Amino acid sequence: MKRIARLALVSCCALFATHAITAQVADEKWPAEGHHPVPSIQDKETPAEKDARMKWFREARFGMFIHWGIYSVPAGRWQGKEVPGLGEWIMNSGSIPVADYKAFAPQFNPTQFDAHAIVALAKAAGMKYIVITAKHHDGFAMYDSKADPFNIMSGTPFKRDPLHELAVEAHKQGIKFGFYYSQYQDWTAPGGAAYKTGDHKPPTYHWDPAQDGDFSHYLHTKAIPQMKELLTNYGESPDIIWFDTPYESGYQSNDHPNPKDVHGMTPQWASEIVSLLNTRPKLIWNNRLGGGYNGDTETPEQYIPANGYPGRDWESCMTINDTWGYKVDDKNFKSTETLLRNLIDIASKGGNYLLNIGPESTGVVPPEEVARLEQMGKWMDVNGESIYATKPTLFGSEAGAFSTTEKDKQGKPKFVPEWKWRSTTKADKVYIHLFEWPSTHTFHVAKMPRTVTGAYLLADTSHKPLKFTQKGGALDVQLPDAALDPIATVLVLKTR
Ligand code: FHN
Repeated sequence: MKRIARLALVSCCALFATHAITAQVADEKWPAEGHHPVPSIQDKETPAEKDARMKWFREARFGMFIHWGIYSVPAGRWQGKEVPGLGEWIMNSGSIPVADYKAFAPQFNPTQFDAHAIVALAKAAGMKYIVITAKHHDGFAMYDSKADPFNIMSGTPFKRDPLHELAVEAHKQGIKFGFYYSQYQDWTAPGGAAYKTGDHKPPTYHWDPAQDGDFSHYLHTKAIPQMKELLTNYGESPDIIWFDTPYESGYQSNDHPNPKDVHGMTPQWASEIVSLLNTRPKLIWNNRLGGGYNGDTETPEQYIPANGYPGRDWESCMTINDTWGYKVDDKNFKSTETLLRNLIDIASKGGNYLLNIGPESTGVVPPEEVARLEQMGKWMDVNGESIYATKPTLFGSEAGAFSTTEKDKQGKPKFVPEWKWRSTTKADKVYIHLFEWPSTHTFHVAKMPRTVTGAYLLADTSHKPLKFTQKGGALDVQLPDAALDPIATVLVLKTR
């Protein structure tokens, strides 16, 4: 199957239509197996130690992803034309030669970058952590790296380290902070890997001889030294390391039915990185390191899994429009309603929502993104109690069902989401997020698994008790005539 065709194979339950460009590698699996040359934190800790390490992440539910780099200079356009695909993939999708791409660095001077404002925006939205691209696939480091000169300090007129500024601000404003690092793909360092796009040729899929070289050399002279810098130069940060794309693009696809054709991070290479990660025992890292390591989190990309991942921590990462890195032509912003309902849907399944922003080359966060995050924050100010530190729904079928007739692109039963309501729980409270206001003005469930002792709406500051009846297993709560919030009104059920 051609790569481009595979791009469309993305799961079904995100609220928005999936565009090929948002799914560049979204459909891949990140396989992990048992035995590791170097045991990781996860291999060694007890369940209680794991619970303690993951506590803040499990309670957070909502984080900010930031994709920012010199790709924001071309902003999706090359030689006068829009390059189809993701903004941060422009070098690869546009087959831009290394020297031409590197020439964007001296044009990158984000004087309007304001770490305080970005951290404050995340907080205003109700987000509890930030993860920013320290180095994306283009190989440009967004921090002061002594390991490689292609970085914001040595290569641009800006001469500031935004990661340092953000780490300081995050600490000051009491929010967790982490780094995304593309350990496998690097399109400007000789020997770095490149995923296949367009007519780029195997086995390297490089498009410029300047990219050719030895992967192990790249790993040992750039990626590992940079990982060391990121793990040691930022005080208490990072709280998270977010790896990406550890395997060749065809992994587990029809492109490479023979596992011997699969290239990527070997257990040996990954274990060298794990030795570094082990120096920070509180660190949380995802399932995209490769080499058979599971990491801490599942990372569904651009979709919300039908039932979450029972028994595993997880985080759905999603774009706010159709690109991660800034693209001047992408104005396909999701509505605040979609974004909030995605957050609620994810929380109801026990996951976190890592929602992306893509700042411009000036450092400015696009106003459409700011507006949506601020609106989400207003809802969270009133209703955050029903999201943070909650447990998944006690019900389950409200999220939708697998079709008995329709199949998804992989031939599996298609999940058809329903958008009437969702639910979370915390201690003796059950929260019901009502997306549709029942015409009967009654919230009804046929099977309520706990005894209800009281009911009120979270947005009603007086918490006026609502009348309810519970007979047999069924619960009926009398609601007021109209919703208090058109996006989601939260009904609180006190239970025992
Ligand atoms: O290729 C990247 C993409 O640019 C973006 O960084 C996303 C975020 O999860 N990850 C990769 C695709 O899986």
